[in-house]
Amino acid sequence: MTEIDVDLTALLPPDLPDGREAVAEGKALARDVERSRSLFCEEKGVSSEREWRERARTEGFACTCMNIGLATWADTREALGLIHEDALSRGVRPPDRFNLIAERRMGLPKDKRAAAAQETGPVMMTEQDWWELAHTVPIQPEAADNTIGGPGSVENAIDALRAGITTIGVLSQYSWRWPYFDDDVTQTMEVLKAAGLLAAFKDDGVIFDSYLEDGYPGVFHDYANYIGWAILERYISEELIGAAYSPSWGGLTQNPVVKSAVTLALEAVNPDRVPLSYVQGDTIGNTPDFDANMAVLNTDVLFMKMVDRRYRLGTAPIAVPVTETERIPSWDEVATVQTISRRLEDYAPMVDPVVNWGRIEAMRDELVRGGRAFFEAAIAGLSSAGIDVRDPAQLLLVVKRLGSARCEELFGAGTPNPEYPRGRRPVLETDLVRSTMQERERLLAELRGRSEEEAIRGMKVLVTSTDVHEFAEFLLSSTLSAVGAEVIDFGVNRDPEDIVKAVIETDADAVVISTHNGVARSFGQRLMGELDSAGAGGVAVFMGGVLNEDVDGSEIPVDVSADLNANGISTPGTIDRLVDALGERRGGGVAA
Ligand code: B12
Repeated sequence: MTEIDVDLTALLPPDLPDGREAVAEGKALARDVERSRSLFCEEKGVSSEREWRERARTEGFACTCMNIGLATWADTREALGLIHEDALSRGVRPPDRFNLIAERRMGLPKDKRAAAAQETGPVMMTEQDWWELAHTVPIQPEAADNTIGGPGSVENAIDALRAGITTIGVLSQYSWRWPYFDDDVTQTMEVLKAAGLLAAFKDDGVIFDSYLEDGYPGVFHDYANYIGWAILERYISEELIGAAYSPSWGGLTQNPVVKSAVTLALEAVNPDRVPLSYVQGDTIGNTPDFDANMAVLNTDVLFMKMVDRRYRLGTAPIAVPVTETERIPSWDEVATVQTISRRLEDYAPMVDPVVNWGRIEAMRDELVRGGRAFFEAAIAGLSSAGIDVRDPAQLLLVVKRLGSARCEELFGAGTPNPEYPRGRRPVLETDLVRSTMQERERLLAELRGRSEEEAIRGMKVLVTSTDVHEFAEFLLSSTLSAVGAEVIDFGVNRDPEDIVKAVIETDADAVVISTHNGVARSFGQRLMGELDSAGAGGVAVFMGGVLNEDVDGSEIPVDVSADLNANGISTPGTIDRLVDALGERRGGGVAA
């Protein structure tokens, strides 16, 4: 049995409310929720998206999905109309569904949304917005990012159900922190109430979706633990709450063979055969060379389609626009890859017979074994440490407070081996972790031959991220400490005020911020203002990542590096140039 060396019960507040009561409260709220039927369900003559997918599975036709979220709901609504029209005019079947990629404000309670900082993506503000979401075009919406997971979960779930949406997410996002919201007990309870609402409509085909990479699996080192996490979430969702559960996944995996095996493993631990809401296209094989990204797109979508077709999953692959590394895509970029996706349906049956499916199935079986081991270790370890594993609040909160790395170290499926970062040899190492470690090696090799090590030795550098993206933050902190800086790793999801406080407390010489959420300009401005007011205006500030924001009514975010520079923030672009700039700064020069 897993030995746990931390007092887990101390991680929970003694007055933590019973999660079962929160679920019951959510179920009671459902009595007043009158659901409508979306345009898509109306057109297809089905009562839920689930029914449509089950039909797809039985009849063997292919579904597709897209992610969409422009600067405002009005822009997004217009984009939906244009994408639908574009498909019809090209003679291809329009997408079956879309994920609404709303921005973070949407995860907050309604009364906090208006005052919160704008990021990049739409926010549904009114009942009319919600209605339009499911009644603008006959493409079925999933109320996805920032719907359930944050403190605004209950209001969002009710709005989504009323609008006629039958697949709602994103369970895994309960692990996120929302800007200026630190009450994780309230957040957990709201998620459970919202989940109770979905459970009340299980027999009507309502599904609780969870995009695995938005939560802990996104930073796990082992795919077997992805499967274990999905089993754990399914246990919470289906057994403890009573809601049908779908683990969507896929964006952080480049290798199509591995991706096929993981998808099949997720299906193998899905006894009720709830259709996987979608399989996300590869987002990490892409580079700034958009033409080269065509290869990523075609290979990835072809394999997702073959798996769906061969194993009758009834899922819906997402084709990722080739501009992925740069920004949120415009409507025509989404429409283009949708057309490619439909065309690839002709090729899937040609390639399928020569693929070595036996090998992929063997990988699947190994992942399933590992996943089950993770789940069993988690449940046994947590119960022996005094956690009530029948109470979803205790389970969700303890795991959240334990953190992803500890969960993987404690319950991971791989055999113990101190040479690996998580103390275990992965059953199958994850792609993004592997590529990040390779990038780290490359950077260190490059920097080793240079004189920076001396230049920044002992320099106190605070490293952090404005949002959930943590791979760059990891690369920055680990590289800077490897070349001699004294790194204060301030973690992810930080607000400007927290950073200023930490700068003063640690007396840092420089602040290095990674940002990806389209808030670079406003975050930078606020940070500089706060630093000034705190009398810390002299500290060197560097930003990098995706430096863009929606400005002056732009539909997609635009580069704001020049504004940042004008504000006194350096944007060296790459980590090696950052190391140079830090050295120059210390030597009294002006950073680039
Ligand atoms: C992985 C990923 C995720 C994962 C993150 C997992 C995790 N725990 O870290 C998940 C799935 C959770 C995720 C979520 C979101 N994501 Co994301 N994500 C990515 C993705 C695919 C890769 C980013 C990454 O980790 N790369 C690996 C690291 C090592 O490289 P990097 O980040 O590019 O950083 C390099 C350089 O930029 C530079 N660098 C980075 N920071 C800094 C700082 C300094 C000072 C310097 C000098 C250099 C530097 O050095 C690094 C090494 O070369 C990108 C798209 C892409 N392919 O780049 C989208 C992307 C960044 N995500 C995006 C978005 C919008 C989101 C969400 C906001 C979506 C949503 N609405 O919910 C959420 C975040 C919500 C939140 N609560 O914060 C957008 C950003 C769009 C924009 N600004 O225009 C992108 C570009 C995708 C897209 N095309 O729409 N995401």
